[in-house]
Amino acid sequence: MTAGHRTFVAIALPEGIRDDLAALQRGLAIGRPVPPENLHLTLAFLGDQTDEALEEAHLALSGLRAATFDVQLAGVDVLGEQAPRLVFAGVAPNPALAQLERAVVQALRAAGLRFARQRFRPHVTIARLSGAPGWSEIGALRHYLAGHAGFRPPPFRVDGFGLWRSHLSRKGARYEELARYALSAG
Ligand code: 2AM
Repeated sequence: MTAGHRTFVAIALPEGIRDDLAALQRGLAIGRPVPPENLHLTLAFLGDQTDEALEEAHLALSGLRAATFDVQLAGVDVLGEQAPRLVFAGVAPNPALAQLERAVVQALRAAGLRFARQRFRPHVTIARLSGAPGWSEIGALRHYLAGHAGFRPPPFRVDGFGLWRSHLSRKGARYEELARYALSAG
């Protein structure tokens, strides 16, 4: 059996935005910050995929046509079922981004890729939390979220998206952009 590659489709962030996110991370005393080179906006998580499936995905995404658009990061929040699992920077409502997510999922499905589609909730994870937080951590988190609710870096232009691979190790995840697909200007 072929070993799968843990794969996702994501938008890379400009350096200026990563700097703004790094400043945001510095204010958070708990959790593990995502390294600056790993910061990204996920469009679709594909899970484990074979080499053959990745070739099909690459062909499908190469043929996708969409226009560039702007993204505004806005606010910070937490995600998790029982307990907060990750801290993220939010994204202001963005129909062009939602449309791109739909187009990516449709193109990949049409190419025969199989993956579970999750509700698209655009975000940039800035830190991961492990284990259930104690009261002092919950207090620190509340304080942090309230203090950074107004986070609003300048909007940035999205002129492409990529097919990414995640390499997991004991040191954490390292992400590799396998291919980049350009969006057309206007
Ligand atoms: P996250 O930021 O919410 O953790 C690589 O793992 C990327 O795919 C991350 O941005 C991660 O989102 C996203 N992703 C979405 N669903 C995932 C899942 N079930 N397991 C791991 N990563 C997932």
